[in-house]
Amino acid sequence: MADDDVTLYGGLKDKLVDSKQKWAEEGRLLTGKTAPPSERLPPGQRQVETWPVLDLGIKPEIPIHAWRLFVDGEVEAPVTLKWDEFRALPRTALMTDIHCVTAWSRYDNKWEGVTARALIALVKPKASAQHVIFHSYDTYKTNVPLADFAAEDVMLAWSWNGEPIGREHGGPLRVVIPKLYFWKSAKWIKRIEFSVFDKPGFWETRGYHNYGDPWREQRYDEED
Ligand SMILES: Nc1nc2c(c(=O)[nH]1)N[C@H]1C(S)=C(S)[C@@H](COP(=O)(O)O)O[C@H]1N2
Ligand SMILES: [Mo]
Repeated sequence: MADDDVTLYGGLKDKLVDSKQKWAEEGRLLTGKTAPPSERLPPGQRQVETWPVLDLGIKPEIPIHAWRLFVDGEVEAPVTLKWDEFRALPRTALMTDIHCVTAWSRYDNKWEGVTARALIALVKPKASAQHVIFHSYDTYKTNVPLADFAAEDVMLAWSWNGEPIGREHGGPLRVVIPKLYFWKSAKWIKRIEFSVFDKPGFWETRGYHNYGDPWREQRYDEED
């Protein structure tokens, strides 16, 4: 099994998880405002020039020979892709903004990779598929409605601003969903599961909003 070659460096940062859970309980950073999507900076966010690193503390090292992407669940044509097979899919480059729930936004990130739409065309979700669940090599999980995964600006990206995405930012391959808070953009993606049912992930079961629209400031689960 290729998994034997994946090394998980570090360990779950319990203190970080505890404090982020506390933020959710306290409703920290909430401004109570909404903004139209035509406004570039969502409420309560500030623009940064750097690209902060946020994760659970577990950083997987996935050698290219051991890398697999499983795309399965409620689809007509499930696939398991090796790196070369993934890289042979039609490729796209896109410039999008990042909005993290911890209140930083980073404009104009140039991603290269495969669009969610290209992947959807490959596996053909059944009409019964309504949700997409991301499973990552570090055990992280997160969930989005299929309609949001199918948005035109959603990517499975291997490159950022012309460079391969480094391990700290989720390389070799990560999800990028610009219109939702960045915790929905799974790093080190391993499995994309199409599902009839919703399956709240790591942060969604720890006080964070199930949907996470930055313009409606859906940081935590007491908002709708
Ligand atoms: N696999 C995985 N993906 C993840 C996370 C994680 O811990 N593991 N953290 C999420 C959170 S909370 C954020 S804000 C972004 C951070 O991405 P970055 O470190 O590249 O800025 O990744 C998201 N995707
Ligand atoms: Mo985050």
